[in-house]
Amino acid sequence: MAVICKLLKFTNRCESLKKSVLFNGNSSLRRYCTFVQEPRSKRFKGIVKFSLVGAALGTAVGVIYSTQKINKARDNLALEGTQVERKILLEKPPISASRSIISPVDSTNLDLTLYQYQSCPFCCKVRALLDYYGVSYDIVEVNPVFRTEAKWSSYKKVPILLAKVNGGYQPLNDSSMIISLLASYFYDSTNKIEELIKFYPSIALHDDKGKFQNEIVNKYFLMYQNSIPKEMTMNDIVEERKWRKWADDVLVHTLSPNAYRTLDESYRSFEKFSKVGNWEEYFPFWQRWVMINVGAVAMWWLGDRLRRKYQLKEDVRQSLYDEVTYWLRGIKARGGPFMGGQNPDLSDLSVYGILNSIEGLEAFNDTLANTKLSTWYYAMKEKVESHSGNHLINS
Ligand SMILES: N[C@@H](CCC(=O)N[C@@H](CS)C(=O)NCC(=O)O)C(=O)O
Repeated sequence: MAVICKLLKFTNRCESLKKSVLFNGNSSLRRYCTFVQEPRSKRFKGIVKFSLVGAALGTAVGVIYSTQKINKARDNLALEGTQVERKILLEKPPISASRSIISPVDSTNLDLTLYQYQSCPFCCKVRALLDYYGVSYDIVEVNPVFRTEAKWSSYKKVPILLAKVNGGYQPLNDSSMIISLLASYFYDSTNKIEELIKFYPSIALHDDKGKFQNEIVNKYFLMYQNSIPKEMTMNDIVEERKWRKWADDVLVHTLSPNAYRTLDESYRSFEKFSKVGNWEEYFPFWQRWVMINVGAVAMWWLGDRLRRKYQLKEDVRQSLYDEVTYWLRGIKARGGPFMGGQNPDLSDLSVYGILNSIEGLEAFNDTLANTKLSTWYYAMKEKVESHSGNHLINS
């Protein structure tokens, strides 16, 4: 009998069976079934209690979570559009330069230090500009894993250009802003760097995904103040800006998936970066080991995610060739040999800098072999390395 009721306990048929048992008047079975019924009601109470406590806890957690979210959204909303403060450093950070680039034609009296990774495309853009205009500067090679040399800055990226100004040192962040600001200065150096920077406020904004980011306003704009260069039309200025933005928004994103296409290629790229960036000279062996091994694996892993994020083709080389060809067609449409006409403009320098960052890698050699890049690229190299923009500086 007990066995029967135990079985009943585990079936939903207990109630109906119990009814039929009662109907048949079997008293001992009735007793067992009553026993089955009591713990069920207790259990039911327990479940109700448990559910109520669970629901209360869930509600409390939900309320705390959403209140925090609402408060954060409110803070962000309050911060949206506010200007991020830029401080001048009273002293130069006590880090010695890795090397100095001395230009024999420099007459600017600028005192500049570039905190960089040698093979970072954004750093290469800034170097292309400084070299083309023939400006001397110091370089501090930053360790990309430990970043010890740039710890003095709250900005978490490179390049950072530190410019000596009245009253201290002004850190300049973001390659495109640095290029616009310096080009404005080269055009008319009566505008001081500490004044020009005020035209490029850093503003707190939400990106497409609702993430909070600092955005530098006007970073593709030159501050011509009263007049535009006589050799440039308004259309030239708009085109230059358009291509500079394309270089940052499109071209640069084709590089990583190509340089780190497979794990082997990623290792070979890092070995090359180590050579080009003189890592042997600047960093101890163990740091170099970490930089190469962690870097190669991490960037290979990231490369494919970036390929999908920026919607590159499965054959990533083809996407790189397509963008390079798009750029070369743009030059042809403008009459060449450079996008800027007879001489490079800032978009030429930006695209050159970006492609220069992969010079010597397999991706670069393949691009030379599969596109018509080499004529423009080596003409640019000659212009940059001979400081041919130096005469354009108005000091
Ligand atoms: N918009 C910035 C982007 C700079 C950037 O993303 N730099 C990378 C290196 S290529 C960086 O510093 N990433 C952070 C890191 O490596 O810690 C610019 O144009 O300067």
